[in-house]
Amino acid sequence: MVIFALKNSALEAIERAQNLAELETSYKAYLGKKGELTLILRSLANLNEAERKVQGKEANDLRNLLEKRFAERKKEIQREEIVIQEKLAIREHVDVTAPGKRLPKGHTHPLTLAQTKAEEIFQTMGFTVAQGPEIETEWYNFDALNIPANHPARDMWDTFWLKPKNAGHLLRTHTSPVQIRYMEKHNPPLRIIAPGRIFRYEATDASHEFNFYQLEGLMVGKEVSVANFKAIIEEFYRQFFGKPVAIRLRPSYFPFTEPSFEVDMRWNKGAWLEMMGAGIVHPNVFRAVGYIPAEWRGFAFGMGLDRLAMMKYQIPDIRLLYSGDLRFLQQF
Ligand code: FA5
Repeated sequence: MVIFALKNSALEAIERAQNLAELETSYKAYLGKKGELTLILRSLANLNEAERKVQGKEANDLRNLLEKRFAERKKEIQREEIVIQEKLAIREHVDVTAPGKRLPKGHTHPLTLAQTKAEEIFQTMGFTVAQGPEIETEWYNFDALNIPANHPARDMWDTFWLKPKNAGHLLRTHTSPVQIRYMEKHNPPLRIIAPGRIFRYEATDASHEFNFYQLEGLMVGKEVSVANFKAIIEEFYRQFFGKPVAIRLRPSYFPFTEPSFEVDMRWNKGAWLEMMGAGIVHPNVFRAVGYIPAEWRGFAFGMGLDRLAMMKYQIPDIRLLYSGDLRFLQQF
């Protein structure tokens, strides 16, 4: 009877144990040195042989059973504890009270800022934005612009030719070919700008890159003059820099304009800086696109977008624009 009661209470205690410490306590209470069952097993020696046989077997069976159950329960508890640990870990992982992680966010490159601003200003003055390919043919980059093969003016632009050379393809050396492409498809009067990337086989320094950006402009109409050109450029600079800017036209030479000039701009009442080439469209350019030269007049210009951005944001070296250096880029 004693053993039967002991069995029930021991099994119950095993089930009740919620953690390893509780289980250990129960284990000691029954099977430890002074545990209830241990004491019974010890007392067997005092019994006569017949009783010892019967009770000895019962007590030993119970000991085996309890040892087995304790071991099983121990494993169960260990498994449960692992699950609880995992749940806690997951809860930590989605802790809604943790401060959010800030994802690095990109932003507009200073060259793009300058280009977008320039486009906006010209658009308010009635100019459409046109585009052309960066890989050009000799015809669009040179011939149609009144620069035939073997003409010394081709040396004005050191060219990246594409292989094989005979194919007559090159990386455009200026945005002027877009003038031709646009006039081929549209009739005058017209006003366009053409911003884009260009390439020159040149050494680099603080104000020269071999890959840079230009913004071409072309206005064709019945009575387009240098005075119109000057007024539009002054208005452009006024809006772009947010204040009136003095400019001057200096005689120059381009095969596709006649007369031709360089436009300099005065920065902070200091030095005059060369900003663009420009001029009145040459009759041969109109001929190349099928316009009748006697009927139309136009001005064209090509400004360096990089230099414009450098002036606006006071960037001392053009190569910074292409460095990909975040310490530089994050200032804009
Ligand atoms: C031209 O490329 C002519 N197509 C411009 C033009 C268009 C004249 C229409 C007449 C009519 P030029 O090579 O001078 O011209 O270049 C024009 C502008 O590009 C320069 O004034 C300068 O601002 C910029 N530029 C020229 N070379 C570089 C360079 N290596 N790096 C950065 N900017 C440059």
